[in-house]
Amino acid sequence: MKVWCATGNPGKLREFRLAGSVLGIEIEPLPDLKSIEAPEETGATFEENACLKAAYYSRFAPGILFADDSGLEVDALGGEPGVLSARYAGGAGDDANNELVLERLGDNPHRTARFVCVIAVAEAGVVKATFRGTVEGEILHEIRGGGGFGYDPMFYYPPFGCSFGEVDGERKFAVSHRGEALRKMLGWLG
Ligand code: ITT
Repeated sequence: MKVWCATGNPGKLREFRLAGSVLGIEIEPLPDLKSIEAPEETGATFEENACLKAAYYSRFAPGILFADDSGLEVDALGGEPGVLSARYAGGAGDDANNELVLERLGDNPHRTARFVCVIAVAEAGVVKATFRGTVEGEILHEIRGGGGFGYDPMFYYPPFGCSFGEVDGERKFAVSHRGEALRKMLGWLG
């Protein structure tokens, strides 16, 4: 089976393609995504944004397409960065986003956080289903490891005893928010 994936984030795409090869499904990036004007992510929730992206991009796909909206929720920051995760530091990139979270958290000992991923599946502009995955962890006092993308290097995952920036993609995907959401989607697709 082949499904199309709409994301402009190379880190997400890498994880989806790796998962596809492990789970035996062809996950193809939507061709020419860069030439399609991106929709504004105006939703207040991950679900709303995932649906908005999937519905929009599926009009350009020859079959079933999915998009994910994902991010980091830090409890002591009232759930921020949340849906603003990609542009928390005003679009200045991953390093600046990480620094801003660390700065806002300061020495606060309450450092629990989770990654959330919502995948929406759509065909010809119509959303068919959504799937949510989460993974619980803690925010480190400084970044650790150069792997992964986004907030991975400061996200400590207790069962591994290290950050997501210190593990390879396959190990992360086995426990991650994105892995959980994708496995639910594959179960639904049959
Ligand atoms: P697309 O909308 O094109 O897919 P995006 O990066 O703008 O790309 P989102 O709006 O869903 O996607 O924002 C997701 C952000 O949340 C991402 O840029 C990271 O900063 C963060 N994030 C999500 N999943 C992550 C993960 O597995 N590891 C680290 N950071 C993650």
